Amino acid sequence: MIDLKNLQEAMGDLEEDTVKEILRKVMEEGGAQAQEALGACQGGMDIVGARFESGEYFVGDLIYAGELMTDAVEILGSALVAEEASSGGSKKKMILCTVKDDLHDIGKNIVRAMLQAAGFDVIDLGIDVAPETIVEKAKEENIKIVALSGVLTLALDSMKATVDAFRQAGMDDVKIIVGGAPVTADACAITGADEWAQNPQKTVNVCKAWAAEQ
Ligand code: B12
Repeated sequence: MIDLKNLQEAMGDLEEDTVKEILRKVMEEGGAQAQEALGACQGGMDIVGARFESGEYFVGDLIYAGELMTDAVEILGSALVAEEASSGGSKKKMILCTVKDDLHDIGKNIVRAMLQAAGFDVIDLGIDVAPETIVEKAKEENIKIVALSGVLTLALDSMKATVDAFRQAGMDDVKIIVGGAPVTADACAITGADEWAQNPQKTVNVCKAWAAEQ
């Protein structure tokens, strides 16, 4: 058993060696605590964010935190997705990306890994993706499910612009789920998206239900 509070604090303090040591222990013990460890790492990122806001940390620290979180997800990777793989799923193609003006992709990559493990063929368009690029790709590949990620508050505007672009193109049959730190039920309603989620597991469930309907 690992100490989750200790992990969260080590992440917040950007103590790379401690974080990796704890995560390796999780994996050595069979990965049963992988989800909880991921949650603790995310809690650590919230500490980083708060210290950035208060002026204690700088952009360089955010970059370092981003790299450390990416490594953390990689260490936990097989345990995070193994859980989902056993539940099977559809082979449906879908699009995932971080919306225009937002460069954050760690959360998106976690969501991608979970969707892939659930059997989806995920076309990941990357970060800072313009609405028209997403619409074009969806047309080209006949995609009916789109997941949009965003971490900045600003991302909500881009999500709305993306949903509007689909509706303006007459593609009302495309289901859109939005997710990421600023996304709430109210924010989802403003963007006009069909669904929203904070946690990747809900995304998988929603997308599976949509895939089954089509
Ligand atoms: C690391 C980081 C960066 C890294 C990102 C590296 C990378 N490759 O992603 C870098 C250095 C690039 C960066 C840059 C900036 N950042 Co930054 N960053 C962070 C930090 C510390 C962690 C983000 C993170 O990865 N979290 C961990 C992941 C796992 O969590 P997550 O993204 O929320 O994803 C989870 C869920 O949201 C959900 N999810 C995510 N996507 C999706 C999608 C779907 C469809 C679904 C259903 C669910 C879902 O599932 C995930 C797993 O549970 C946050 C602080 C924080 N509290 O998060 C600030 C933070 C997001 N950044 C912030 C800021 C201000 C910036 C900069 C403007 C700083 C600057 N002055 O340059 C720039 C903006 C660049 C841009 N245009 O995007 C602010 C945003 C404020 C706001 N509300 O808009 C934050 C909140 C820090 C703060 N408190 O001030 N940042």
